[in-house]
Amino acid sequence: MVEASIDGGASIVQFRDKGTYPEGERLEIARMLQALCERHEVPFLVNDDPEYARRVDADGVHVGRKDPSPRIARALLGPTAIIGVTVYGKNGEEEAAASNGADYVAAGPFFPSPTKPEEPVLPLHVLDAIVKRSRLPVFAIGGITAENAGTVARHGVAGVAVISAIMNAPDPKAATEAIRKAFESGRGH
Ligand code: TZP
Ligand code: MG
Repeated sequence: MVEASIDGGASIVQFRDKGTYPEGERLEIARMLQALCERHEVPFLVNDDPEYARRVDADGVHVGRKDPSPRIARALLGPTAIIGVTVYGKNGEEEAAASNGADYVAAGPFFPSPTKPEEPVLPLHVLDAIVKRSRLPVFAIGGITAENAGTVARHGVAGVAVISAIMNAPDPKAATEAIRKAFESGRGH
């Protein structure tokens, strides 16, 4: 499925593991994904845990408010690692991420997300404020589909992060292509 999404135009892969796998299996999946991404020359990130990113030779890590800071991640993973930070719509978060060594910020959900159904949906003016404040590229996450990828592109994001609309699609490659196409046509406006 991950390979199909890379074939469909996914430009980065994150292993989003929330503790559902036993340790041996988690390591096996991470190593498999790392090798797959390396073969396709697509960066491979893991969520939450910079130490784990280092252990599985990931290209980077994505950290949120409950995770180690981007500064710690940078210290652990070095200058070429890709470090992403979640922002939540509060003034100052983007600048803090940038000055602590992050490469990008991610925000959302701006649409209802099947992965986080309890999460309140943020209005798009929050996204506008984040894009305006941020000197780092902004990625939208949460409930992104081919139907709304063009909308967030028009709001100035650098890209989108997607789980459900690809992983639950009957054809993950076609689903990724459709999201990419919608995003790119939105950005052209
Ligand atoms: N953060 C905000 S929503 C979300 C995360 C990790 C999940 C996005 O998944 P989906 O299934 O694409 O809505
Ligand atoms: Mg996290």
